[in-house]
Amino acid sequence: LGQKGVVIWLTGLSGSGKSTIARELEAVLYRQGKLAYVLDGDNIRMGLNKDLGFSEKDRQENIRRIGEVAKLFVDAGIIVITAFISPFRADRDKVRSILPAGKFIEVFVDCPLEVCEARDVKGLYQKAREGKIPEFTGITSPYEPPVKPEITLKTAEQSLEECVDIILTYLRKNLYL
Ligand code: GGZ
Repeated sequence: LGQKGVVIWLTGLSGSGKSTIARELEAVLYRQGKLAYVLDGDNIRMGLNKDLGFSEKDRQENIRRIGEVAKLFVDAGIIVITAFISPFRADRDKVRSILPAGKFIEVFVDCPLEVCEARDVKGLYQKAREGKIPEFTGITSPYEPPVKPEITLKTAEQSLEECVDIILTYLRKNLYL
């Protein structure tokens, strides 16, 4: 097998750019002949986790299940790219702990709340401010930034292309590709 499985775990606020980076990275890897697969709200929260909401307990279970799925993909030799807010440090650390050493690459998609809120692509921040969405991350629910992420991307300053390049360079340098 010419490919090793690994999890590229993107974490950050809603609107920080996780999904966009995940999709672009997947496309670039695909063009290089690599098998990569994105897990995000569209394919996980609509299916496997459709019974879960956004309470602390449900987010914890959301991330736990995603971690288990990611572990299976890694066993299968696939590059998994996950795009979830994953706001709690302990939940991310648990995922790291169930994976083989070196198989969890934590990527902090670091974008100031003000920028995410100003973009408000889906109008969710405005709704959250109006009290229409309870426990909204960054507004009425906490986000705990990673302490020692493998990679930090500053999406308010760096372009999509730069962000993807930073991840690719890390993967090459550390012999994941
Ligand atoms: C945060 C919420 C909420 C609440 C709905 N808080 O920008 P989006 O729309 O597409 O991404 C957000 C997504 C977050 O789901 P995750 O599975 O990534 O969250 S977690 O890791 O915390 O379990 C947002 C939408 O769902 N959304 N309600 N209250 N984001």
